[in-house]
Amino acid sequence: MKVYLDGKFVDSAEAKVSVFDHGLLYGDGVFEGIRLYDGNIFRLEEHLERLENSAKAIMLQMPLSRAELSWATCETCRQNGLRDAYIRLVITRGVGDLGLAPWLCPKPSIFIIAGKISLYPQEYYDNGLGIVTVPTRRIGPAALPSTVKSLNYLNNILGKIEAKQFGALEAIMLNDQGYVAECTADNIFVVHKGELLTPAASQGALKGITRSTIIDIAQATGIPLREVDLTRYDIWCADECFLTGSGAEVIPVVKLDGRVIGTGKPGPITQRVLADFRARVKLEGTRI
Ligand code: PXG
Repeated sequence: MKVYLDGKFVDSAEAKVSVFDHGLLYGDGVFEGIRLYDGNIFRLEEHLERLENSAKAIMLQMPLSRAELSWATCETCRQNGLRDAYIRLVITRGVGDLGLAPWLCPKPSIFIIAGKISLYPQEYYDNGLGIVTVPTRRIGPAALPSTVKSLNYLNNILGKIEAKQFGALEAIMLNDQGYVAECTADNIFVVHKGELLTPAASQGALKGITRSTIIDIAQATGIPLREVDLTRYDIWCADECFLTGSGAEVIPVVKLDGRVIGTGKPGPITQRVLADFRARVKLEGTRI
């Protein structure tokens, strides 16, 4: 496998960063998780825009222009002969002294890995997923905006560990106020009386690219959609629930903390949205 690393394509065994890189020392950096479907990169421009905004938010100078980033991303897929892949684009603060000071890191580092992603098993798309609420709360936007896709994922990792301890593959993380923020690596939607509801970014959700695709699908198909404050009650009493993410795509949720949601089977709006999403990934995208 060839990895793009600071302007060169290197063998994966040679793709190494320094122990003094602040991405490693402090989680100081930003990233994107992007999908390649049948030779088309899904919503590449949106991912690069979010990456640029994440970098801007942490005052990290982008080492490449949008056009250069776009080329490097496509070229990484081409170099590996891939048609379907998961692309991880990472920008770190780069090498510096010990000590937080990012201004002592003269040159950010950038790398792009294109590889396989392990998806949820098909049975969960057919029958739905059971998820849990974990005790670890989502970091509030006042501490670190959830819109920044940073290399600091410990908060979500704690959530993921707790989910596993409770026997679930994904978990709801509440914010400080007890409202539903999102899941450890997915956004959440519920269907209530024919309407799609999802938490706003201000409640601690990442502005997911899949989430924004669902918003477009809802608009195109005339399904009403609102950003609202959601409690666990709203999920217990929802007609349907599903999660969205570049990895998961659209996955139905049929149980929360052992309580059955709706009929206990993936509902009609979830199935419609999932079908529309799968159709869009074939049509939209940047050809590599
Ligand atoms: N919330 C969080 C905290 C995420 O990390 C999403 C929501 C969904 O956003 P997108 O833009 O993907 O629709 C994410 C995305 C991985 C992996 O490596 C993680 C994500 C996506 C793809 C792979 O586990 N997180």
